Amino acid sequence: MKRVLSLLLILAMSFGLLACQEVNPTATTPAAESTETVTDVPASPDSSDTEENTETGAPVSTDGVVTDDSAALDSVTLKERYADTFMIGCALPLDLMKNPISSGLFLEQFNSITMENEMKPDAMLNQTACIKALPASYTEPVLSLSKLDSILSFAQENGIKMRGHTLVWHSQTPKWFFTEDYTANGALVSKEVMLQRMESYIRQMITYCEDNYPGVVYAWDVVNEAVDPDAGNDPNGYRTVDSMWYKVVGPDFIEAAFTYARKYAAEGVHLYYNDYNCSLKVPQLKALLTKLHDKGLIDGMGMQCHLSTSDKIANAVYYTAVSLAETGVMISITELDIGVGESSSLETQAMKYKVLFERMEEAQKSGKLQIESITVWGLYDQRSWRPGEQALLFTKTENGLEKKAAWYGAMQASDILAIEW
Ligand code: 9MR
Repeated sequence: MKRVLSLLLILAMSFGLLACQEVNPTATTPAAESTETVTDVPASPDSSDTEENTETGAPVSTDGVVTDDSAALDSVTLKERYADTFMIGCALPLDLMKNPISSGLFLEQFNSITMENEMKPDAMLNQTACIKALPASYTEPVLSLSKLDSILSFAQENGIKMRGHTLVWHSQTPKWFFTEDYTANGALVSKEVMLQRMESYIRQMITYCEDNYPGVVYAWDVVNEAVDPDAGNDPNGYRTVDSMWYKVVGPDFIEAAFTYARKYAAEGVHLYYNDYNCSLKVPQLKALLTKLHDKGLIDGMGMQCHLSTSDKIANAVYYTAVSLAETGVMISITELDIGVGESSSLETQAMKYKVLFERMEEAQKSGKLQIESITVWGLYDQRSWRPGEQALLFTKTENGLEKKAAWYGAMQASDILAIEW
């Protein structure tokens, strides 16, 4: 009975998909990513002989055993499941990388890493050393590069590839980086000096990684979150109000960053523009990607994908990715998490993860998209930047770090229905 119902629902889903494929995300109002209240009521699998583990949402039979299809998946890991499709990544903070239980789970499941905060400008720039080294440091900022050693050697020793996150960003970049004397209250430097500092910063980051740990960093988020038409009045839709980069350098800072990154990155290392809420700014993103791609400066678009269970994967992710890829870039999903809204469930979340992975795999295999990696933004719920939203694939219980229904969804377990499209 359960199988028949599943089949019927899958058939219904297929017709839904066919109908949706006619829709162009740029011609409609796409669903917003992030924090909308959940209104969708998912169709449930036949629950006569199954229930949910309340902590993980994972499907279990009444005797407490994970259901048939899901159980079969337990011997496979995420990175094995997608070994011939795309890399599977996870963002980790340094303390979890150093914790044997967390890093054990990470190494079992993932083959790509992004540092959650530790490679950002505020972690790398050394204010005391910058001030001390003036005037030599005026155009050559001093970085704490040796802080990268434990991170990069962890990746190197374990055969993990890394996304470098992030070189040029309005956030987590101290204001003192932009001033004459490297103090927070100093006068701002000229555009020319700031471009020299930018080049120096990018050169030092990229060459330190490549010279000491060749081949570990396979992609850089060169510029992060520079497009936001709601954050200023730039005609291209670039963020202005809270961006020191825009304020000191102007709109040229984006292309300058990619020019420097291209100059120093080894061949085959991919340069990305990374952003959130991509479905809401497709025209502005496409214009930027086209400009950079035409000049040979960019390889990929990083779609962050901080989603909620109310988001439609079709608009928020799939059609947006297809549209952005028309500019010639590859796609990575760089910061995936799906928050469980108030009236939603872990089961709905699992469906969303399933349909996202299903569609991305299909797009990759059919050649519709070129997808380099899919990265989840955190290892387990309690250590997510969205605490309380149960947004990730694992959860911490008294038994340790456990797989959630979301993990089975990402694995495309056939007893999780991917009807929420
Ligand atoms: O997950 C990161 C969190 O620990 C930091 O406090 C936050 C500060 O900006 O940055 C988070 O990561 C962000 C990422 O670097 C860029 N895209 C949005 C992510 C979530 O805010």
